[in-house]
Amino acid sequence: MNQAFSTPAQQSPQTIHLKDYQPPAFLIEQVELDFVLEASATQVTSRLHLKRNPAYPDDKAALTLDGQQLKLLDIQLDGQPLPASDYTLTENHLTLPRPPAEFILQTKVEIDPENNTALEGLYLSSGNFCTQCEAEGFRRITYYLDRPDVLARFTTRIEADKQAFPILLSNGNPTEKGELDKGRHYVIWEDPFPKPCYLFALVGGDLHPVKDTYTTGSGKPIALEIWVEKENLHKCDHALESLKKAMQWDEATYGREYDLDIYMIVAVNDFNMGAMENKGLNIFNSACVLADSKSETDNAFHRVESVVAHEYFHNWSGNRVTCRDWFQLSLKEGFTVFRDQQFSADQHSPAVERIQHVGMLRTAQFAEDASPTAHPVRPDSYIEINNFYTLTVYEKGSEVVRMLSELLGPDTFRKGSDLYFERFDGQAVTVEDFVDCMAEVSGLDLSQFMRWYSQAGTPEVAAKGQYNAEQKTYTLTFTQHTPPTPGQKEKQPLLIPIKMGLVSRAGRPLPLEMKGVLYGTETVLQLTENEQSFTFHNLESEPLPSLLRGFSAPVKLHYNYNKDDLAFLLQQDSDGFNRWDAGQQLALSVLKGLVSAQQQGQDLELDPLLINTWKQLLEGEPEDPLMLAELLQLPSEAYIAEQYDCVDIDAIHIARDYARKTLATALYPEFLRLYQALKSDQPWSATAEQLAARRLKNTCLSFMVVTDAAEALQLAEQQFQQADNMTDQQAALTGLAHAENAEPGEKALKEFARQWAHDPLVMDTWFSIQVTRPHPDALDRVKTLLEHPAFSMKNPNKIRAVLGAFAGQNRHNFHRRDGAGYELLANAVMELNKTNPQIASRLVLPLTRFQKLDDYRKGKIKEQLERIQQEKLSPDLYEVISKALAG
Ligand code: B3K
Ligand code: ZN
Repeated sequence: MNQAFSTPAQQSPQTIHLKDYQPPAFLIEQVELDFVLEASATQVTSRLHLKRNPAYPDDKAALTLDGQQLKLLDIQLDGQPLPASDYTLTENHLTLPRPPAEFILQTKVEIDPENNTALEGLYLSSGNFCTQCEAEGFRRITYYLDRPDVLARFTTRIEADKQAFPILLSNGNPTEKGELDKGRHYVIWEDPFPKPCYLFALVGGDLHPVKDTYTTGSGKPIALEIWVEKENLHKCDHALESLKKAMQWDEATYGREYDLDIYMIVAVNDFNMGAMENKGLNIFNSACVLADSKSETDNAFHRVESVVAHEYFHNWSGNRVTCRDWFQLSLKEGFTVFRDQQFSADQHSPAVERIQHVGMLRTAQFAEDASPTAHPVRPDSYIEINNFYTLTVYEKGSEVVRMLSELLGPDTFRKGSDLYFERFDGQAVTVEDFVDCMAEVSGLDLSQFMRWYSQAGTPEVAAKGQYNAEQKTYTLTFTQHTPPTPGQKEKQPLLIPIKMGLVSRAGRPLPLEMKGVLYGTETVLQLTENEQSFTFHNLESEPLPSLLRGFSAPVKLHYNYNKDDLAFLLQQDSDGFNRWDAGQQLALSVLKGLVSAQQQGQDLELDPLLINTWKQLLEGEPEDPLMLAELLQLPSEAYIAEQYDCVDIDAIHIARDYARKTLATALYPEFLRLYQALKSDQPWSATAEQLAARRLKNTCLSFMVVTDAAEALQLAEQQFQQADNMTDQQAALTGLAHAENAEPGEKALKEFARQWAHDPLVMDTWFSIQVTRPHPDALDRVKTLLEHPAFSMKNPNKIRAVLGAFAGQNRHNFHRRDGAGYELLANAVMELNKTNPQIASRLVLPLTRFQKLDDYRKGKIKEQLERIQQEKLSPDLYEVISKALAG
């Protein structure tokens, strides 16, 4: 087995600090790589053209190359064997203490892809060779300066058995290929763009392409190729269409064209995350590329489109302009997430896209911000950089870029991005470089804004309104504070943009007049102080404020609305996001009432205001079915939990479950009517209308089945049998499998497994549906499924489908009082620590979110964390566990 780490439990691994950044002592201009692919003994010969870096202060410095789990077979300097006295070899480094100023270093190493279970570096997935080098996987392939600020031109020769590995791919353009003795062949690839080694990629396997071409705005034809296993060839059209849309969009929106002659995407089954933007050769988790309406849901289609676009956008935001060091990760990730969110908003409903992103941010990212692993968008230090591919770096990072774009306005923001891409093309840069471009084109002073990058935690903003009838003024007073996070006790005030409007009691948007200036009916207030007031003039009566429209800043906003105000805003607000949010806040306040009733042993009774509001929503022809489907979602247990300092897991579950059942029962006729109206005999299509109808119809069904009414279960069974697409089939299956009466669900699950046993991605959803069953048998099901022949601890998708889904989406069962959920997760984490540290350290995160739990559960979790700590931990887990136990 590949030892994926090198740190004994007792010895703490090294912490790396942003403040210690130094440029590299050497630069590499050119790299020639030669791979002789063999499953358990691949040989890699590398020729590095090295030169002292004039920007490095010491011109006598040693050359230290990174390298891990490499067997050095040969080493030569300028064509001469290097004597052992001229270099030292340690577990993680190859050092030349006295190197010349300019030379070629040739090394030959042997690596073992077959036993590489960490899925970093070169490994085998379903018999195909593939690579993952970001962040520091290249050092598992050859000795190198494995850091993003060393940019080199790569030439890659790949040699392999032709029958087993007919397809050999790498970055750039293919320049030569040929046959060799003994049934072997080779291909040479050349990438003309200098790049950091984290963007290197290689694929070797029995893969098949779907091909197309795209012509750029300037008339350059680009070959597009998606490479998959033969049985998946019919699942590639959507990814290909998405890619073309993304290419076109980036030209139209950011003026960015693609640069190489060929763009390839390869789908692999074993992948630690979603996808990877290697130059010209993206490698994707098959779950983020394959989509067919029979086997994938509308949500999966959406995921494919947005991940394809995200990786494509990296070609500029990440590849052409890259990061100086890994602390700057959000420079490429935050910006690219922002770009992919803009793209999705342009393809679909902007309000619904925003609602879904904010939903995730407010539950998962806010929880991260409040946990022992909280860190700024640009962290100050890390032990293992892989632990920082987080919601904070990605999603909050995107919010920070979104605020910049709001502050500058779209045209100036575009000028700023043009300047950034042009000025830094081919360079490795910092967050400051990006923000400076935005400051330069706008003339804004963004120095206070920079705190968003360095301060962790979710800011809390409280707003109060005061109407003065005599003077006809309305004053909004805001206060802001950011709670302490590990290592950051004191926080400075941030620049917080609050997009807002005032609504009259008749539902009219009111003109905003401040200090004699008219701002139309919507403006962005800039909060810069701990406390700040804004006075609006000429208001005939007391208005209702609509604050933080479109979620204009990633903060928690508190304003003391009463339930009637919220019901009113839900009907009247002109901002789609805020209408939805008013509905969420209304439901939250009702749910909080139920939670306290439950805690005090009172009978639960659902506020009729919520039932009536929903009734109104359900009556009549829905104007916007997609939006209506969002309005008909109750806040999740995770989001309800976010409202409390001390979380009562059971009371929250009972309260939400009661609200859901009561709404479903009270509004059953309305749900049924709408369900019937939306059912269609049309064959599946991807149109926006059909997609919205499916979403709303299945939302109705999800409520109907919780009543356990025989009719509802029958309708679900019918839908399950008759569906011509996975969205409908899966929605029906979930309804049945989550119903209290387990029998129809069991039958459907068996049938589904028979139907889809051949398709691993569909089986992933089959696993997830079962482990998220909201009944007490869930944990036993997880245990049974871990033994299922289709489950594998070697496949990250399966681990996420079973263990990730259980811990993340079946809250009250995971947090069982007896601690069995925690123990189960800890066991899996300890097993993965030995094989796949990256996945282990992701999977353990739910065990680090215990701050707000009751003492009993906290104790149970700590027991498990301490049990894990007894193991010989990878740096990945060491970092997370030690932070959790200190927090
Ligand atoms: N840049 C990659 C993520 C790499 C993760 C390394 N642990 C995918 C992306 O964000 O586009
Ligand atoms: Zn990315």
